[in-house]
Amino acid sequence: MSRNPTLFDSVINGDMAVTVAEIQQEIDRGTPPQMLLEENLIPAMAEVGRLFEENEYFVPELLISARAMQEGMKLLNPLLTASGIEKAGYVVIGTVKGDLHDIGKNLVKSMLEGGGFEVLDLGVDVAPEKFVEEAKSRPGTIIALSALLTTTMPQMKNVIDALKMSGIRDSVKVMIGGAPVTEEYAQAIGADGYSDNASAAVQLAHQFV
Ligand code: B12
Repeated sequence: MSRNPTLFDSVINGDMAVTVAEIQQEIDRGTPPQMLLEENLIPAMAEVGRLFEENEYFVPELLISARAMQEGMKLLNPLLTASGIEKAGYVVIGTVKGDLHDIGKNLVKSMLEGGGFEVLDLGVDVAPEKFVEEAKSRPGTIIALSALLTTTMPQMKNVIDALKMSGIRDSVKVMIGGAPVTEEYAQAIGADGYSDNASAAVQLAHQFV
């Protein structure tokens, strides 16, 4: 399989019932969950973003598409998550302060869990101090930061500054991502790594451990 047009369109149209039904059918047929994600759900959300940029979609349409995607992810998440193996490492993930976008962050979380990592998800709108608090007790923690707004990206630097202030910067790794984030930005703020997709985020995390 590559693209299932009914599934792809259902996310764009925010038709949650069809999204869920199509995903279930594909799972029953034995389609790999990663393929459903990478060749259908993620490109569909990218198309939603394009429609928003061109003023064809507005916030309500974004929300119903996001909801369709998230309901679909509920079926895929358990399949993406490996079980019964020794954990590869510990990750604290969250969307930075002021930012409520969590679809990409949730995907990265699922893929990391699928890659054998134990993941603590702090949710959205997470203050820098919260990341520090959670990483303090576990040296070697990988902190994964997501930001989707150019206005919230600077919060990533605030997290790194807060880690420095609390004296634990050298005992953790920080990786960052989200649509507006770039490799250059990661280097500029002193992050340890950046990736533009969830699969590469897992590879990056493996490199850290
Ligand atoms: C869906 C969506 C929403 C939904 C979010 C629902 C939810 N639960 O997440 C809602 C409607 C709530 C929303 C609200 C807003 N949004 Co919005 N939204 C989007 C949209 C269309 C899609 C984002 C998405 O989910 N993409 C799909 C996922 C899979 O991709 P991703 O997040 O990029 O994640 C991938 C990678 O980036 C990476 N990744 C992500 N995180 C991490 C973390 C790590 C550690 C790593 C390694 C990798 C990684 O891996 C992921 C998987 O491959 C984007 C458009 C776009 N092109 O991004 C706009 C967009 C991000 N929103 C935008 C705006 C302006 C807003 C609002 C301000 C709108 C408003 N006027 O209210 C508000 C802000 C609310 C807030 N405070 O956060 C702008 C931002 C512009 C900018 N330059 O800052 C965008 C770019 C749209 C646009 N072109 O104008 N939004």
